[in-house]
Amino acid sequence: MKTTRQWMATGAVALLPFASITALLTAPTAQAAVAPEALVGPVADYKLYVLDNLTQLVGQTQAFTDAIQAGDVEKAKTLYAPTRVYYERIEPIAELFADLDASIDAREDDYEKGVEDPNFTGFHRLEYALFHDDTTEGMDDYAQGLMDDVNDLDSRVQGLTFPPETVVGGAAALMEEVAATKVSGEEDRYSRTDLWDFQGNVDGAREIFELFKPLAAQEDANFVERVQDNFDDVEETLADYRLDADDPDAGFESYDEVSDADRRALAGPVTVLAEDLSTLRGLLGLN
Ligand SMILES: [Cu+2]
Repeated sequence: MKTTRQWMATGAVALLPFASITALLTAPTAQAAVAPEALVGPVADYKLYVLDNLTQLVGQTQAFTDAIQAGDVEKAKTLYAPTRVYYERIEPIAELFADLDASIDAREDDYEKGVEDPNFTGFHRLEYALFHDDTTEGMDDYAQGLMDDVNDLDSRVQGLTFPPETVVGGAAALMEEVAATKVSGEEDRYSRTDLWDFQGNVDGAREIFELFKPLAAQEDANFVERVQDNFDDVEETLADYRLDADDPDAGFESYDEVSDADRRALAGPVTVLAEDLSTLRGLLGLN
């Protein structure tokens, strides 16, 4: 889930001093700016990616919440992280459904009474029951609520317009959020499945980058190469923690196994990636 602060960061260009805006407007550009109609294709392809992930999220959430309602703690624990991956992949555009992002993916810290707060719902409420209390007791309604929210999200996104600046800005903001807050391990503090989420976030941000890459390459080929290398670096670091190098579904080691030094090593390239991606909007003429 995103905080207001992180969304503000995507609009940070508004804070540029007047002089630099004038410079931006008057600076001669070597190439023609990206034509707005050129963005239509990548945005449409991205929507297909989101809808595909939502279809999988609906199916997986059904299995996850069924296990909870059947009282099968172990099965529900196993399904927790692989289900979330589909949500984490579409998190760059969570701004477009902020209310559902809160009820599906908020952390206890977002609520005054923390874990006891009746408004604390969704994945992380269930995570607390499963991994902290080791039970599904009392979780029937929370499981149903999550399923209802995910179905609601799936039908709502069908009719949503995706503004290109939200899509491109969202990729940068999400990488910034990973580096700034998620690397601390706050997201999955009870299940310790944070690396699954990171991979989902990186997948989702990279999808956006790949779709807009041909347009970005026309403007700045070096930029594109650098961002690709950064993505590769981050994915290599994550790969070190895969349980089975040949089977992506096997998932990742517990985040407890990731030393503080390695957490910092992960945060480094993610931060660079976030900084680079934050200039992609401007490169595509979307500011
Ligand atoms: Cu999340």
